[in-house]
Order: sequence, then structure tokens, then C-alpha cells
Amino acid sequence: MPYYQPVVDIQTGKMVSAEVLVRWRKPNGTILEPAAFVELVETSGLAVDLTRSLMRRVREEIGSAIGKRPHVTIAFNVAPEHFDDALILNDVATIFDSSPVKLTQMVLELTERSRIENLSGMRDTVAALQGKGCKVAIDDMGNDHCGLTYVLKLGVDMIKIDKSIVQSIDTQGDSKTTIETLIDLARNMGMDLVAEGVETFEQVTYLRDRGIKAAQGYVFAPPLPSSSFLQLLDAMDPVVEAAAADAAQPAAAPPTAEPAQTAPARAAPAKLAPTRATPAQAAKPMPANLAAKIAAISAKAPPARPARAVAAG
Ligand code: G
Ligand code: MN
Repeated sequence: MPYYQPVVDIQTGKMVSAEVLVRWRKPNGTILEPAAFVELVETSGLAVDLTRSLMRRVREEIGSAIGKRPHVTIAFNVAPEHFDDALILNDVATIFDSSPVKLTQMVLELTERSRIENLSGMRDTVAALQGKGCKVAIDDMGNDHCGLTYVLKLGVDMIKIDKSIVQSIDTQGDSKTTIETLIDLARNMGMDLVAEGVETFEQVTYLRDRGIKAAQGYVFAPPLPSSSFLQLLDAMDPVVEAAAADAAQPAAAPPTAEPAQTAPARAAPAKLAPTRATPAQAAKPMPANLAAKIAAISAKAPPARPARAVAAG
């Protein structure tokens, strides 16, 4: 079943994306983390089917909410073999074509745990996906398996910095070197960077100070089931319907409000997809704590009492 982890713009506090992560609920109700079954899924050749069925579930669960927010993307983990013969392109197009979600809202994360055999074939698939407006990311960059070759040769749009690098920012000097190198690389190649596994406010500050725009991790939110994720999305990014806005009273604004110190708002309001959403949706009571927490962390001062002062400049 899909879980959704928000990706936050740490310069503005907005939600920019959600990564779809699989959780396996056993009949007895316990939830298995992917680490416990990813290897099984990959070695048994089920990865392609698993991604496909996740995509369908995601379309049903959050397709309408995502469709109303064209500036928010959905990221899927995709196994290398799913890039063979442009299979993934076919799947994305078939599954999302007649849904509210646009292909420009798709991010496909190449999770590379085994060596990629057909680099030029993969490169063609990446280009074909980009031709349809999808973005392609290299996942887990900086961990033991993920090589520079893929970044240099595949022409991807985005690098996701592995959580092991982010988590050792505070303790290992070479992590900082790795991050700075990735920042240079991304800048030179015109790619976006997303930091994964961000767990502390100090890490957010470090990443933001170096100009990294997007981050995800437990400091913001864990992967959430669709109901919580949708509430959070509404709290962080309420959709104001044209018709509903006329009728709505000012008091109907969500209680979580804007983060106090939000940086400049998006230049132009994002185009809203035509939609039939109920006005109630924008006014629903939210998991105020989570949205407020994210707003606080994304603002430039620590959420509660600072453990230590944030260095000025
Ligand atoms: O490899 P990939 O980046 O696709 O997987 C992300 C994994 O990391 C998920 O299993 C998710 O639950 C986990 N995760 C997400 N945020 C954090 C975090 O802040 N810390 C740690 N340790 N794991 C995280
Ligand atoms: Mn991933």
C-alpha cells in the first residue's frame, strides 16, 4: 500500500512533491518497512508489477488532490529493469493519461541497486520520459551503489542525496565535501537536488544555507497514509476554488495559516486545474500540529527553543 512522504521547499516552506513509498500491512496488522522486502521484490522480478499497482493506487487515492495542484509532483521509485523498452513510459502514460494528474507532475526515481546493463537503452527511455514532461531522478546518490556514471550519462533532471550522507553532516567532514561536490555538479549540469533523510533542524539549516531547495525526512514528516497526507496537503496548500472563494467567508480560511516568515510567495498563482472539489475541502480542520511544525522548521529560526544558536550569515 502506498505511503506518502512530503518533500518540502526549505526556502519557502511549501510542499513541492510527495514520494510514494510502499508499506506492507500484514494480516495481523503489523506494518513492514520496505527494507524487509525490497530485496525479495527485486530478486523475484516483481518490482515492475509492484510499481504499476502502486501507481494505480496512488491515482485513486490522491490523483484528484494532486491534479488540482499542478506545481506539486509525485515521485515513484522505479527499478532499472522497468526502464527496459520504455516500459515505464508506457505504464505512466496508460495509468495517468485519463486521470487529473499530468505527466509533468511525475518524477521517476531510478533506484539502482544492481548494476545497470543497458545504459544507452536507459538513456533513450530517460529522454523519452522527458519528452512527455516527466522528470527523472537518480535516487540514493552518494550511497555505496550509486555511481557518478549514471548522473553523467543518463541526462537526468534531479539528484536525490542519500540519507546516509545527510545524516552524517554533523559528524563526518567528508559528508560535507560530498554535498558540496554534488551541489557543484548539479549546478553545472542544470539539475535539481533533493536531500533525503533529513532528521534535524541543524541539517535543514546547513542544507538551506548552501542553497539546496528541497528536502524530505522525519524532521518534517514520516511517510504518511493517504488520509493524513491529504489533510496535510490541504493544510499546507489549500486549493481555493474560484466559485467557492466567492461564497466563502473569511473565517473559512484554514487555521494553520501561512508560516509567519514565508519567503516571497510564488510569483504567479499556479493555474488551478478545472475541478469539482467541494468548498469544504479547503476549510477542513487540519493536522495543525504537523503543518505548523513544517512551517516552523522551514522558517529560518528553530521551531522551539534552539539547541544552539543558528550562526548568523
Ligand atoms: O531509498 P529511498 O530514498 O527511496 O527510500 C526512502 C526510505 O527512507 C523509506 O523507507 C523511508 O521510510 C525512509 N526515510 C524517510 N525519511 C527518513 C529519515 O528522515 N530518516 C531515515 N532514517 N529514514 C527515512
Ligand atoms: Mn526514493
